[in-house]
Amino acid sequence: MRTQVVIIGGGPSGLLLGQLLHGIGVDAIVLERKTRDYVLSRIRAGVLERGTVGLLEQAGVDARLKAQGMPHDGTLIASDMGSFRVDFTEHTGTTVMVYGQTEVTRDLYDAREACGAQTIFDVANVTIEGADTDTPAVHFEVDGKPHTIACDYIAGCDGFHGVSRKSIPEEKRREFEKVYPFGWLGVLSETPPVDDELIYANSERGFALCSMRNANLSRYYVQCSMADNVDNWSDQDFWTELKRRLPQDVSAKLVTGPTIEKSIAPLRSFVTEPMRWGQLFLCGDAAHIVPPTGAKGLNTAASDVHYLFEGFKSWYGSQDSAGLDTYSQRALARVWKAERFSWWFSSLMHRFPDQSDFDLRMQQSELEFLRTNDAAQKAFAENYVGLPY
Ligand code: FAS
Ligand code: PHB
Repeated sequence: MRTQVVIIGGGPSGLLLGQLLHGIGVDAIVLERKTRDYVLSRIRAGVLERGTVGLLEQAGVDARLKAQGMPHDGTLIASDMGSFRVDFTEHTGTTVMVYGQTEVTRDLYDAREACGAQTIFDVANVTIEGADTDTPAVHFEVDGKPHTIACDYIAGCDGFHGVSRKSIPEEKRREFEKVYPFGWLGVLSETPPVDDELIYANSERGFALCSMRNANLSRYYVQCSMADNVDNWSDQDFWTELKRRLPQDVSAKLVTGPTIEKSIAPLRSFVTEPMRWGQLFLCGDAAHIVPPTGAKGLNTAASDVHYLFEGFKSWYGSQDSAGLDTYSQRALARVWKAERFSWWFSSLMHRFPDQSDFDLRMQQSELEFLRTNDAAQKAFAENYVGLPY
């Protein structure tokens, strides 16, 4: 087989890149380790930056998003000192869109199938050959049968545990990592959201987040120990703990019910540099991870896709390699800003096991500064809605 771009990974990064490339007549084959249903069973991000919405429009997959997505023009931030609201529209003139990553991925799969673009599911033993040559190729197996795709370029969109990053020789890579001493226990419940907007809470018992997917599907999180296990948490345990971390007026109106999904995600900050090696380009979680506090994971994957797509568009359109040559540098410049915001917001909103009384006072004064200072709220809003590409 031969194609122009092999995309390893059928998550949001790979699918969005594939859809944009299809739109300009560039042939790409997506290789996905799992099945479509398995990929769609993952409950992940919930907030889309304005830039991500723009890319989905550009890819022609924004119909359901526009019909079912919920524009949010602010968020609530609660702590033991009280609650306040940051108004995104007042500070940035724009909003974010609340629309689950699962639905984004579904829309992308539907569009890919509708246009007849090739996706190969259940691939195994994917290896990359000759990424640093002019004749790269990707080898893989399906049902034990070996296959090879020769290509011009390879987009490594296979997430943190994929093969792409590790295919770059260690001596060519520099990795940066911070592992947080806690995780997030998240649930999905078919109950009305507790508020019209998201609520981020820093309580003496730890972080909590109230989010949503639609008017009758809520997403909630509580900070938990890294050693915790979902089996330790009955639904009742979860609701009791969530209520203890929220302001009383919020807890009083919380509608609880059976959870339909419950999982624990570890929190880490991670970046690998560079995001290109020869004809291999890393994109999304394959290159970087953020703690989900700032809702930057999916959205930073989207900005990578933007830079990489623009590079391919210039190359295949006019043999101009400038976009591809500067991809890693341009993508990383925005990645590190997202890493900073995610680290800052996570440090502000969580209780750390080794936190001193001084550390706690720093959190409290940072929250008070954010509550009372217009410039601080503008900076928060600009990061949250998404910095420019
Ligand atoms: P993904 O990991 O989504 O997709 C990679 C794809 O590659 C997967 O489908 C995988 O099956 C496939 N793959 C892996 N290895 C392969 C191989 N060798 N061959 C072929 N295919 C292979 N972000 C937020 O903004 N908010 C959140 O609340 C949030 N919650 C999260 C919870 C969890 C548990 C995780 C893991 C992440 C969460 N994220 C969140 C971040 C998440 O949304 C990612 O940023 C987003 O999925 C990135 O998309 P991709 O880069 O496509 O990577
Ligand atoms: C979610 O809805 O899953 C969500 C929203 C905002 C975040 C993290 C997760 O910061």
